[in-house]
Amino acid sequence: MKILGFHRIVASLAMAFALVVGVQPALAQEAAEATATTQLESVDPAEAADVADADAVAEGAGAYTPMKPTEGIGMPVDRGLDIQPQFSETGEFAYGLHVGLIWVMVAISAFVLVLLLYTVFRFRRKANPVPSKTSHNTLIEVIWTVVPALILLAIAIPSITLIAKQYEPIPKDAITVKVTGYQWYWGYTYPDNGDFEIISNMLDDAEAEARGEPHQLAVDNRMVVPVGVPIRMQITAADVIHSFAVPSLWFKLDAVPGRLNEKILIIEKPGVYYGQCSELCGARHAYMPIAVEALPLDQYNAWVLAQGGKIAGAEEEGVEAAPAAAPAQQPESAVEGAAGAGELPVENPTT
Ligand SMILES: [Cu+2]
Repeated sequence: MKILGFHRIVASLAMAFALVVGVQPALAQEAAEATATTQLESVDPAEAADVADADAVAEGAGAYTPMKPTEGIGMPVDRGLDIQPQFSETGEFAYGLHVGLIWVMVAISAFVLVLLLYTVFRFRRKANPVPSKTSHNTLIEVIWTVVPALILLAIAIPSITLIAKQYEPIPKDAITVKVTGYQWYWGYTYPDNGDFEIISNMLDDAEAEARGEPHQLAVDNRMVVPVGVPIRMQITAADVIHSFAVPSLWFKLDAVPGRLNEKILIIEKPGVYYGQCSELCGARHAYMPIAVEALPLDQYNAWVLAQGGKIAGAEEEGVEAAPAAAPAQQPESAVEGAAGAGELPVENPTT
């Protein structure tokens, strides 16, 4: 009876732990999604109506104001343990797999713990003075080989599905954004929209604060993309290897000089999503953050016009593109003898 009572305590402790670890993230995810939906509903209608207006779009400049980020969405949170709330289909799938795997691990760990404790108590020297000399049990051996193999097989199915999902062929009508990593800032080129390049530098703390954005993640010019539209992300670098990573979009791809890495990205909700260079690339590696702003397509088009670009497939309308710009900022690595370290990001001369 005593042993049974102890088992209960162990089992309930395991359950309590599992509840804390497994259920909280799921709740956080739901809460975050709810917030994002509210934000979408409360912000969009008026603005969307504005930009949908043909004249407003034609005017271009002035139709775009940087969106204010939502606290805790698309950015890390204090004492956060969990994966960031996800805003892409693959991200949601991966998050589900992550939570599912935690439960599988909790169940297996609890099962092994219970077996171990049972053995320790039930077969201790006092209770079991003459130990059994059994050395083989074919049935049990088959079970403990086959069952783990089946568990691994069951895990492999969603796991391989997730890999495949991330490298799905990109539809022809996708909008291309070419991301170039420089020492130490990012450049975003829009070949389908007139081939202009946006140079993105980190804001200093005071400026980030003034704009209501997180420190060391806020940038002067964001990578603006349309929401709900397939984006062909092409990632490369101009000097050393960088890595373009945005946790809340489940996106991470190395930026390698001389290579063009490509992956599809579809963002499900308008918002600002922050990320960082994730490949050690030199002295200011930690100060080249990424800010992705996802806008409804009409607002994205207005932003493109404001940058001097053109709307994809709208050439016949005679919207002139700005001449394709070379990187507006010289990579520090291109300057001979530059130490490169310790200097604050340079103001973008085009703004
Ligand atoms: Cu880098």
